[in-house]
Amino acid sequence: MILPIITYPNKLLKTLSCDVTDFSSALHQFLDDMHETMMASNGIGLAAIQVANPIRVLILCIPDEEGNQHKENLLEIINPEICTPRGNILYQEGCLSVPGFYEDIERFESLTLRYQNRHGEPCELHATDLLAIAIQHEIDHLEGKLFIEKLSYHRRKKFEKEYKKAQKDKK
Ligand code: QAP
Ligand code: CO
Repeated sequence: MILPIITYPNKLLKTLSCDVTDFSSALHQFLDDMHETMMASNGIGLAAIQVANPIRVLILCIPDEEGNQHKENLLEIINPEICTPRGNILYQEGCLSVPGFYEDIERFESLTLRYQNRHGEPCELHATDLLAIAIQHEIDHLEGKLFIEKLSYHRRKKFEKEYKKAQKDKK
């Protein structure tokens, strides 16, 4: 089932998401729905709060060199924790909850992630580059933060103006 994605400035996006404790079939169905929703919207990452569910769940599917996404590369990440972040990297980020807007954001270049999979089993992965960036972007959603909050005052003003205009033009 494709779920509706909530968009800025919906205040729900500011919610602090809660740890997952129930790894039953309801969670598995929800993860499947998140995947279907992300693919239908041409996304590479989605956090549960973007479909109005305030739980510490995110999914990622990083495309290959040709830009194709494969189900084998789908990562389902629950209750994540970043360890040993290193370096800095700049990347032009977007967000399904801030459609049509992209800006350069600075993130850690690499990190180790501890998390649980859909069965509640503890997992660990090492991420660099786009995967590391995507993990940080999605974990920010779990904290109620959007990438636009990392913009300088000047770039944030530019965003508010452009985004409001785009919203108006859509109507
Ligand atoms: C987060 O973002 C991310 O504006 C995932 O019109 C961003 O999937 C991870 C999207 C940058 C790593 C680097 C955005 C689709 C998708 C839009 C997305 C749009 C259609 C964003
Ligand atoms: Co996002």
